[in-house]
Amino acid sequence: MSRKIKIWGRVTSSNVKKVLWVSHALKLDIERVDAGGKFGVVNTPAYRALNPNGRVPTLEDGDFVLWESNAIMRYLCERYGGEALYPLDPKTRADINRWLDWSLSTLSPADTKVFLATIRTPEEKQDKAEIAKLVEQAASAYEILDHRLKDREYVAGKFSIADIALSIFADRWTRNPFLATRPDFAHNAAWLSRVRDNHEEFRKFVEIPLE
Ligand SMILES: N[C@@H](CCC(=O)N[C@@H](CS)C(=O)NCC(=O)O)C(=O)O
Repeated sequence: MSRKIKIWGRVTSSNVKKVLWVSHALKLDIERVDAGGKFGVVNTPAYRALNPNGRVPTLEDGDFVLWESNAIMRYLCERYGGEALYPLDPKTRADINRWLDWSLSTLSPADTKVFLATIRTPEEKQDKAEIAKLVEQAASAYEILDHRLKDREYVAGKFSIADIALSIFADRWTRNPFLATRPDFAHNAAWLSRVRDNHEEFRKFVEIPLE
């Protein structure tokens, strides 16, 4: 039996998307509260008491509070029967954790710089030379992912929370209309299509307008 879990965060946030995807896949009964971006909330003392970073998402499960989207995905899988998305086998789990860490340390910082310089910057103010430089840096991370997917359907073999985290960033990189110098990565593209075709959560939570 699932119980009501509260998730703070606007649906357009890539990190909130991860948590909505996992909650839906595990059929959890959640209440989502808009926070962050145009909704504010994140700088209020009440929210800062839950999450001192003033970022989204934040999860409240009874009196248990957790922030950091990858930690939240892992918690939900461990607590609510998500073994298929986060298998117990130590090597498989380590592999998934490695890609989750890589997404935080390497992919997301590079991808986010591109996102801020384009989607979050009015077109007339965009610095094309700077964007080309940022695209080159992000592309070197996407190339690593592409190489990994050369001979695999999913990053850790079977579909897992690592694919959830990575596909959300790959989607916004792929759909960004301002990236004239973005290289094509065939394995990433095939994997993204596989994720889209096989997971309604991708179509429901991820493929929404970028903002
Ligand atoms: N490492 C954190 C990053 C959280 C984060 O930076 N969230 C962004 C949205 S994707 C945020 O809160 N931005 C400020 C806002 O939405 O007001 C996580 O994975 O949860």
